[in-house]
Amino acid sequence: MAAVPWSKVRTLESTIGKEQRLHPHSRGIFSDLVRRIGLASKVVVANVKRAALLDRSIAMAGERPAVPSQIHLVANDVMKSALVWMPSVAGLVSSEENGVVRLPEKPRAADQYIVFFTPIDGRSIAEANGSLGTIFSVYRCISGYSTARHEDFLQPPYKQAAAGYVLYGSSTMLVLTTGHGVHGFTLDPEIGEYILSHENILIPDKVRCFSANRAKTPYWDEPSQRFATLLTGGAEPRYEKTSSRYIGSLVADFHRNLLYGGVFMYPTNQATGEDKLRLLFECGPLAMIIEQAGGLATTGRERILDIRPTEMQQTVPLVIGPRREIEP
Ligand code: P6P
Repeated sequence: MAAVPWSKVRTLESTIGKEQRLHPHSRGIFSDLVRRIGLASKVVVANVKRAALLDRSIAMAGERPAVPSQIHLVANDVMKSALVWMPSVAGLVSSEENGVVRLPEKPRAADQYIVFFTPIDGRSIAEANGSLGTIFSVYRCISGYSTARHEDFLQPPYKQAAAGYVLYGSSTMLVLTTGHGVHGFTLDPEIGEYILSHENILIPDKVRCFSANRAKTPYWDEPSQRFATLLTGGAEPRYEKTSSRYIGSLVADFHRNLLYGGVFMYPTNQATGEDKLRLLFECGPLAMIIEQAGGLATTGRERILDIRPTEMQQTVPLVIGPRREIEP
């Protein structure tokens, strides 16, 4: 393999620094928070790569019978321990826990942030060695208090200061936006550094992939069923090369569609009235990323970024992909 021209290599670290310089008055507090998330993800990936061994060692140690993968609990602990002590974190919310994470008494930074995170997305395929992800979303505190208030946790997703995910696939990639485009960083495990491998990602304006759980089609509303038929029914020449691709791991499905051009859809279950994906933990961060990459995310009726949350665990329907495919 050709030697890496290290003099030209850009890293997560250098990119954070470059973006910080776009804000001359920045104190670097936000940069430190993003760096910390990157560090936490490196610890998570070390555990994800050993998840089956970890679970098996627990079983072999006789501590408890073999159980479904516990990697989400390990990742949750790692993310919390990395963030609870940050002086800039005034509010921390994990998709694995009800309510907000209890924060210790700690010094407070001048700039305060709220962090939502899904420690492991896709855990239903963890035991099949499927690609998992971590999703994160960062908001500025608006209440002005050092300890976050109710209104800090219920901001519309267009208020996000940063959004991103880490994909634990054949390689580990961190995809991040702070409002200045979408950039992908591939982890070089030999040096433990995220290397800028995908600068300014823009979603192709085509639908190479259509991602949805088609077994649930009978429970979708009619417009969703019609849209799925349009994309896969063979009647529209624009979609003649469209393939169905769905592995049941949102980050992995989203990332493939972001790079190749594709639509992901998870409509409301009309039989139960339920939606599966959470606005603040999943749909909001991916919506910021897709719009920074030239695409769009809606519920099928309204722009995801505009939704005013009423509760932290709120779920919404999601359709996300190239703008011209998603425009209501
Ligand atoms: P279904 C994983 O459990 C998850 O939250 C997302 O990662 C994924 O896109 C979705 O659920 C899969 O749901 O109902 O198709 O199994």
